[in-house]
Amino acid sequence: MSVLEQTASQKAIDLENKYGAHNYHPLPVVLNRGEGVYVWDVDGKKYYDFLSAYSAVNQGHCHPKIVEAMNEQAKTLTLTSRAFYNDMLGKYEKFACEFFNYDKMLPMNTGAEAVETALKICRKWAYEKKGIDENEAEIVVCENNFHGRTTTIISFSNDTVARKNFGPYTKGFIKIEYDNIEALEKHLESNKNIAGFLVEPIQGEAGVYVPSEGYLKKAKALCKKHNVLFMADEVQTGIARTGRLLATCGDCSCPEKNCSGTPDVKADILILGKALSGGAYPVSAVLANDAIMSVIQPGNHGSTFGGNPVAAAVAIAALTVVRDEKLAENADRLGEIFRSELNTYIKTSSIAKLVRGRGLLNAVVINDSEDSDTAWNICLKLRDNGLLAKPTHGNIIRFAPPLVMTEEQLMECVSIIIETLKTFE
Ligand code: IF1
Repeated sequence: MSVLEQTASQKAIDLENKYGAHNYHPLPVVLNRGEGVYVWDVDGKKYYDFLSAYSAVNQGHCHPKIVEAMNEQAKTLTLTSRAFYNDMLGKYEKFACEFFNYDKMLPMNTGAEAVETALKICRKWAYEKKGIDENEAEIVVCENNFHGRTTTIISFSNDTVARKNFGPYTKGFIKIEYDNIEALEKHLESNKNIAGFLVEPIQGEAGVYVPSEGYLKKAKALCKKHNVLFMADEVQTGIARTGRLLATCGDCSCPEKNCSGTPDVKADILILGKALSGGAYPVSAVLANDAIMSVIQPGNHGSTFGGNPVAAAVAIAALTVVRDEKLAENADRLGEIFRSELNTYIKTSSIAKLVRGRGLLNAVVINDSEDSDTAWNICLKLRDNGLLAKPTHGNIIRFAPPLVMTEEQLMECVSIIIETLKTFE
């Protein structure tokens, strides 16, 4: 690296530090280009991206079909607001409803907004359809959840850093242990005011916790029995990331990778974001059937940008890529290889404790305390070796590359990861 080049990256970091709010602690690498599974820094160094912008770039960086759809639409019409109709939204809604097999879609922009939308629909449904007394509805959520950053969502988080000094908090949420079906059953049996159960099919931020087999299926059955809405936050796990179109289908025994769930695992309210746009644009959505979505009437909810023509064009293209390039199948196959290769290494490793995940959403637990900086230092070394990943919860490293990766590329990455870990043994 020449002195001049070093300056370019240091300058970008300094600018963020001086003029940006300090709400992140990024890995020190400054990127200015991406293509497929790769990103490049300002010095021209190439890296494998194993974060995929927190699973937004499942289709790979700057996918030509997504970029083309975005450019074409951007030249034609970008925003009308929902005060008028536009000729793209209906097309997109039809496409998405058929793709995910729901009656209706409500378009928003970010994941947190989509979660908020689901919570609002759920509460309104509870009062108007289920008959819960006004203001008495409660929603069950899981410990160590991550659903976004709004005031209501952080109200039911138990991450102190995300939550402290942002009170007063929104009421109406009951927290239970994740992957504990008895805890859910206990609350549903004893509390008539429960309107919904909000769950991540795999807990991402918590450290990629895959629930035990049958958990989601049983949770859905309990919700059905008690007339409670089963709400799946698939913002991170959805759109082929876990080797299925939706991670809720991880509990489904059918071999189909691209269906959105047989009735016994299908969410009543499905929450999507991130890869719905392939990372090109902020696009999120909530899907539900008419019996639920019909509680939303003009004026109840909305957003200036939600459902705009660019978002619609981008999302149609992004979903088409997932289907045409068989990304769920690829994630499923490569995920098996990734975990099997790492497991072989871990048997003889003192630094890597275990690997877990589904499809290409995986995490390696580092053998050190949660407050140690070992995982961070490993990520710095991985960066030096040409692979970008980020620790979560101190000693866990998440590995989530774009799903367009080839087996050959994956094997090269496995060897970078193992060789790097070896230097920490
Ligand atoms: C940040 C993690 C990922 C999500 C689920 C809703 C949202 C997210 C299941 C909100 C967002 C992000 C946001 C990002 C960190 C991140 C994350 F590290 F927290 F776990 F993806 F890996 N539901 N997840 O995971 O979506 O409003 O951000 O569009 O820095 O907050 P958003």
